[in-house]
Amino acid sequence: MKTIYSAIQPSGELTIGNFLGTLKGWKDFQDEYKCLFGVADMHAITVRQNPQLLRERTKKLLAIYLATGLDPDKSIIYVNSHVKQHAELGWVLHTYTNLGQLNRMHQFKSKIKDNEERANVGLYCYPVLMASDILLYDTDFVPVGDDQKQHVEITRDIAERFNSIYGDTFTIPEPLINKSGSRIKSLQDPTVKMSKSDPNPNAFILLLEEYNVMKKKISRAVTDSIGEINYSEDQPGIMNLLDIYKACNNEDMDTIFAKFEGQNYGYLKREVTEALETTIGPVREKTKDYLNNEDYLLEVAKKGSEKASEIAEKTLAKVYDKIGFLRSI
Ligand code: AQP
Repeated sequence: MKTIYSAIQPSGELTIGNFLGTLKGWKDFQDEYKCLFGVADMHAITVRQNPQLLRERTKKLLAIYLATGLDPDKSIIYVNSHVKQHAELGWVLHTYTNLGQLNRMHQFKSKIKDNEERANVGLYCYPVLMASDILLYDTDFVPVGDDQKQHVEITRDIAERFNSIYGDTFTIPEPLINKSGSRIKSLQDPTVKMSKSDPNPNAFILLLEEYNVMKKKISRAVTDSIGEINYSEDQPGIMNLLDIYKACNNEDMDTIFAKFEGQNYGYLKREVTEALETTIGPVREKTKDYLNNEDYLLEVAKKGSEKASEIAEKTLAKVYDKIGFLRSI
């Protein structure tokens, strides 16, 4: 059985970008693959977090995972900081990562663009920790949104470098990018990706946002003055709404065009709102139920971390042996 690993940071409230871009499809992997799904709290602290809020969001993300259909009897669902091997392998991998490669990472550049004070070493080294997350579990595939592709590529480079020195140690992972929804854009500036840390709340729709708020945000989404519904780079706002619609309905573009041909933007926005509600409404309700059962969430995380630690320890022991650490205990 091939292995799937993915994770999301509890760095803010999840957007429909996180959901449609990757999370929505995770449940479908569970019968065919060995799956590990982490709550990437160690990544979240690369940007300053309020400690109480971080704890709450970690629990909320566990609840969302379960609400989307992840099953703790089929998948390993856990919190990354509960598995200490992430940090330990991370340190080793730093010594196999070239500065030049980290300097080219888009995410670091975009996160510090308007905020130089954010430029801490952890944020810079984020891709190395992510490589450790992935490589600990002999991962074959990493389902992620388009923005994370570069991070999977650096993971492959680190693994190949290590393997070329010490022989076969790490499985070389591949990114799995959804055909639709892999890059949902901001509703206010459809040339940039929708991001949970965007300071403008009208730019994103939260996964758990109530219907009326979502409806209002879509009605305010930036479009253009062309007045025709085309899937064209010249109409990034319309393209984004069509992408959201497609990711919700899984219809092909021909069917979608037939539906929207000759219609106005108001109609498109109403249809996108309804498609989204049908897709995320049930997740919103189930998340509330899981959040009412905190003991169960903690139990899922505990069991998940025990299973993950067992696998991670084997990989770490192999790595420590290969690099020459004295193993007396
Ligand atoms: N706009 C998006 N469209 C499609 N996929 C997206 N993802 C994020 N934004 C979009 C995917 O969601 C997964 C989890 O992301 P993450 O929390 O680990 O980090 P991120 O990519 O940095 O997400 P955000 O929302 O932009 O968070 P902040 O604002 O904290 O940096 C990943 O698979 C990602 O590709």
